[in-house]
Amino acid sequence: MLAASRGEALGALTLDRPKCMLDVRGEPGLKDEPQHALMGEATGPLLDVLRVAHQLFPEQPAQIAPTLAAALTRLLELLPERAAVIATTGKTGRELFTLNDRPQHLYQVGSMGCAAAMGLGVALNVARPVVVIDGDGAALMKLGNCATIGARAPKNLVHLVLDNGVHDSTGGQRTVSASVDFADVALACGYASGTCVDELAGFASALTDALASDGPHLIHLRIAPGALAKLGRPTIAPPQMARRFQEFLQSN
Ligand SMILES: Cc1ncc(C[n+]2csc(CCOP(=O)(O)OP(=O)(O)O)c2C)c(N)n1
Repeated sequence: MLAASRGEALGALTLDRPKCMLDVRGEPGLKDEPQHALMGEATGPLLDVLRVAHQLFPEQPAQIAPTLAAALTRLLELLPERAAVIATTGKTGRELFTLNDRPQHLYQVGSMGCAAAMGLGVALNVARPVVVIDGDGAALMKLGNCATIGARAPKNLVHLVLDNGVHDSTGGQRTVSASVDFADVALACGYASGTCVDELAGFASALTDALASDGPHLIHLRIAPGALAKLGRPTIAPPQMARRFQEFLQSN
């Protein structure tokens, strides 16, 4: 009886809980010390008995953090139709274009670091929500944008920094984003909020909150490097894209 009720209690405890990630000492199949072998074999079954949900720690970066495509897909699901979107140069704009090309998207080509400045200018001149999708390399290149955004404080601006830790578009050279807290930078510059998240559920809730309250808001999402295998390129030339975007901004 005691065992049954304890089992039920354990079952209830494990319900809806995230799985515990394991890096198992003595994991079967891996080279390790002989004295770890028993521990390696027993860890999984032991956790099963205790009803602790678990899985092995992933080996690939893309399995640990969300991918760019997953972040952009979630963004597209959550954005209202009337929101204007400015995507930073490189793979971000290309990936957004590949996932869904719409008049409310402006893919900034070439001008690395300028998406946030452009977003500020747009946000100060329209009533609709404006979302900037920045990269960590681009945001760091023109970190002063944050100071100007904080000073002018447009309430309708959401500044996303999708941080994969590298300049993925040009060969994966590392940025120094690992030592930069973009959310703190934003707060220090005068943004209404700065949030750092590393998984899609947290991203979705931060974005929903940001769209429902006065900004400017910065959301820093850590993602894995890598892009869609079949990555397109905006086929529309910059002058036409600018005109299309302008017409969207002037529409209701
Ligand atoms: C002023 C300037 N310098 C360099 C480039 C070349 N360039 C284009 S995208 C890019 C990397 C951008 O890095 P990040 O913002 O981290 O985005 P990711 O490539 O990782 O998506 C570079 C160096 C450029 N377009 N403009």
